Amino acid sequence: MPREIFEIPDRVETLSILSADGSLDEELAPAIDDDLLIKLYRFMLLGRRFDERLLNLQRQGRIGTFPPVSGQEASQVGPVSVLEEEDWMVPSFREAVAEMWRGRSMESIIISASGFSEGASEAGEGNNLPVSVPVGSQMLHAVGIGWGMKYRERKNVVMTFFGDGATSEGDFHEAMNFAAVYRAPVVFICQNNQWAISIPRSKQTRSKSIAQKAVAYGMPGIQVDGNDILAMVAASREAVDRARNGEGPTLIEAVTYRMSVHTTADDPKRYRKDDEVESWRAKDPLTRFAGYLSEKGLLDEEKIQAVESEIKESIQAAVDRAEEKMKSMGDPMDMFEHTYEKRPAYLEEQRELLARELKEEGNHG
Ligand SMILES: Cc1ncc(C[n+]2csc(CCOP(=O)(O)OP(=O)(O)O)c2C)c(N)n1
Ligand SMILES: [Mg+2]
Repeated sequence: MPREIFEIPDRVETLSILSADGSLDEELAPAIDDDLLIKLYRFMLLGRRFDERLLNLQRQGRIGTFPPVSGQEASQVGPVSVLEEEDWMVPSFREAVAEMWRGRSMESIIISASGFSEGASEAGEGNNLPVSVPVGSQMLHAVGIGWGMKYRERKNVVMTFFGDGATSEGDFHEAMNFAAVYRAPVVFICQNNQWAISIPRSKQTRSKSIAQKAVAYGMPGIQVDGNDILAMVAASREAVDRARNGEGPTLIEAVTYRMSVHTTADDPKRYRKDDEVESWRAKDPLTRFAGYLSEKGLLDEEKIQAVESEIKESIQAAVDRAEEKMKSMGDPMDMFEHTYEKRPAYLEEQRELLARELKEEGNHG
């Protein structure tokens, strides 16, 4: 057999529509009505301001830990904006603004970030799974839901989010392979934010892109400017349409940057340089989109201020509600709930032991 190059049917593309300098590729721009454009902007701004507020609350010791979204607003808001309510959203742990778009309240996020399990219950309402902290695990859950949707001949799609670091987990490969083989209606959104805590993207893979990994599994992959909300909407629409039409999964690599700390327990100054952070600040998704909306006549200083103050008030109201609710939370007995439908004997024993100790403490106190 001669030595030949064989053609691989699936393709890998890149996509950028609204570039960092504000120039727009009109031909590629997706049709988005004015109300939706403003809603996209509002949520991106909400994501940014909510982050800032939670960081402050954590520094004041008023909440526990929180993984910020800053810099990744377009990578999250763009994809969820194309979902129908009946579609499924399966997040990892950094998708606060995507969760809010899907209906999760700010107060439940604050309650979760304070370590109370009560905050998690609302996160799983509707067709949304709650946060999944074990890196990559949620991708398999998403594929399972997708396969189930297909089996039941439903027209719903599943969108799942994960990071660049997650692509080094076995779960990523199993999920991608299974989804492609069974043509599960899944849209994989990899937020390549360049870092997995202190491990840079260059240590996750020798591949030129994450998008190209799709080809090996037999699905299209696209590398999108993840700080360009228009490109994220366009690529996500295409992928969701494919999935809904029975054409199977797509991998979208959103090239973006984690502008802030990994979580509030991290100090990125120990492993990355200020000029790298500054170079990404110039590509900020929010200022870029605000510039576009101003050019279009949809936004001006006055409107921006109106949105800012409405957001500030709604965040404050959520903080107040969460702090009020948390006053009556924190029973240590809660740790035995929600893991098993029927508690194993050893846990039952520990539960009784703790109950006894707390009672005795109460008697002494
Ligand atoms: C299986 C597993 N291993 C390690 C961790 C600790 N951990 C939490 S986040 C993280 C990095 C994840 O990086 P990436 O997938 O790029 O997501 P990002 O944090 O950048 O959003 C690690 C190693 C974990 N939560 N789960
Ligand atoms: Mg990452």
